[in-house]
Formats: sequence, structure tokens, C-alpha cells
Amino acid sequence: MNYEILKMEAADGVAVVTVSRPQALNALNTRFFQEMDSLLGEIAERDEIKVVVLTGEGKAFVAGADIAEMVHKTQSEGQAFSIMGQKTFRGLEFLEKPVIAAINGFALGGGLELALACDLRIASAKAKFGQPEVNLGLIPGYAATQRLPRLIGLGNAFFLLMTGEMVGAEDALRMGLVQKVVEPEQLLPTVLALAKTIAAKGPKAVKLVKHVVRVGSLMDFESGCALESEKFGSLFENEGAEGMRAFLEKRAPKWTA
Ligand code: CO8
Repeated sequence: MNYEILKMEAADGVAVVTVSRPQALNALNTRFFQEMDSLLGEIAERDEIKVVVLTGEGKAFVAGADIAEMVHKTQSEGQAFSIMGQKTFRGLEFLEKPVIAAINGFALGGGLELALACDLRIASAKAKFGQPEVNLGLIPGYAATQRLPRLIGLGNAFFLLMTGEMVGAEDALRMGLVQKVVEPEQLLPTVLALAKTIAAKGPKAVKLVKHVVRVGSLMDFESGCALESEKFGSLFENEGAEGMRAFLEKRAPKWTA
């Protein structure tokens, strides 16, 4: 596919994907979703990519779904636009590689929903967060009503969803919406260092951490624990044997995948 909106640069096991439509503050249109679906397929196939970083070009991470595209939609087209986006974000959420959002600026509406589908969120001190859909007479359509309360609790989620208010990075940190806030110029170096830290861990173990947490979140507690035991066992006579042996032999482990 010929990418117009998404740019990817991969080095040292880390792929940095940049949403690049700064003239519209990286607003999400149909083309974005087509490109993201295609890129996720490519990332899944490239074994050398261990961790993905997602960021935005210019002053926004992503300022929401594209209002100019949505304004003309009928009821059924609106529903279809929501389903298409939910499917793409699900693909990101279940990609078998960690995804870190490097939130450089506005993360609003569908943009915050995109960040919520990532595994970790690191913010620039200049970033702004919000679910402003109610200002437009809308509700979120890319699963913020579901992911936000699970991530930051009902009270914080209702605050963002009902007021449409924008909050700064420190408030986002307090709510548990992001894991860390850094000065703007430190954002990419911090996120790249974090990505490289994760990329250096046991690759099968990292993959299974994500798998068990994500798939387990769709299960009842007992089924999730059974899945954990099964995957835990699968690392014996495998990567775990090397990791534990290396610890006992006081040397660095040699991972094979
Ligand atoms: N969609 C389309 N264009 C946008 C969007 C957007 N979400 N956000 C900004 N732009 C455009 C502006 O229209 C402007 O274009 P132009 O230069 O042609 O006039 C350009 O980007 C720059 O924006 P501003 O001049 O407004 O920049 P400011 O720095 O003054 O303001 C803000 C920045 C505060 C971020 C402001 O742009 C803003 O409020 N944007 C809209 C934010 C918003 O409401 N987002 C939520 C959208 S709804 C949504 O995401 C629902 C998701 C679920 C959809 C489910 C499918 C049905």
C-alpha cells in the first residue's frame, strides 16, 4: 500500500509510526483506517519489529475523528464508521507486540480512543486529553465508553465523557490515563528508551504477557488464570529455561526469537 498518512521508521527492534496529517491535527479519516489496517498486518509479519511506538506529527497526537468527513454521514453510515474504527483499534489492541503511545499534543475524541487501544501511554507535558464528543452532540464511537472506565474508573471516565473538558498531562497522570509525563523534547528519547528496554526482554515472554492480559480481559477470572497457567508452562523447556539458567549462571540470557 502507498501510505499517505502513516509514516513508519524501524530500527533496533522498534518501529516508530507517525500519524502525519498535521493540517487537520491528524484527524482520523477513512484513509487513516485503511492505512492502519495494512500497516498492522505488515508489522505483525516483520519479526525484527519487537515494539511499536505511535505518535503524531505537529501539535497534535490526534485531535479526533475527522469532523469534516463525519458531518455528512447518515445514521447507518455513522454506525459503519464507528464499527470500522473499533475493528482497527481492536487490531492494535491485540497486535502481538507492545504498542506505546507517545502523546505529543492534543489527544481528543477518537485520538484519545486511539491512545487507549495502546498498551502504554507516555505524555509530553504539553499534551491535552479529552473526550469532547458531547460538545458536538455525539458520544465516542471507538470504544472509549468501554475502555476508559476500565482504565481510569467510572468517576474519572464520566468526568471526561460528560463534561467534554480538556485536561492537561498532570491531571491525566493523576487519573492513571498515562504512565509518565516528560518535557516535550524528552518525549521521543524517553519512549524509545522504554521501547528498547522492552525489546531486550524475553520476546516470547513479552508477547505472552500481552496475549494473556488482553485475551484474559475478555474472560472470567478462572478462565484467565487457566490461560495464564497454560502459557506459563509453555515457556518451560523454552525461553524460560534459558532465562532461568542464565540467572543461575550469572550471565545475560541469549534469546532466540
Ligand atoms: N476533524 C477535522 N478537522 C479538524 C479536527 C477534527 N477532529 N480537529 C482540528 N481540525 C482542523 C481544524 O478544522 C483546522 O482546519 P482549518 O485550518 O482548515 O480551519 C485545523 O485542524 C487546525 O485546527 P484549529 O485551527 O482548530 O487549531 P487550534 O489550535 O485553534 O485548536 C483544537 C485545536 C482545540 C484541538 C481544535 O482544533 C478542536 O477543538 N478540534 C476538534 C476536537 C474534537 O472535537 N475532537 C473530537 C471529534 S469527534 C470524535 O473524535 C468522535 C470519535 C468517534 C467517532 C466514531 C465514528 C462515528
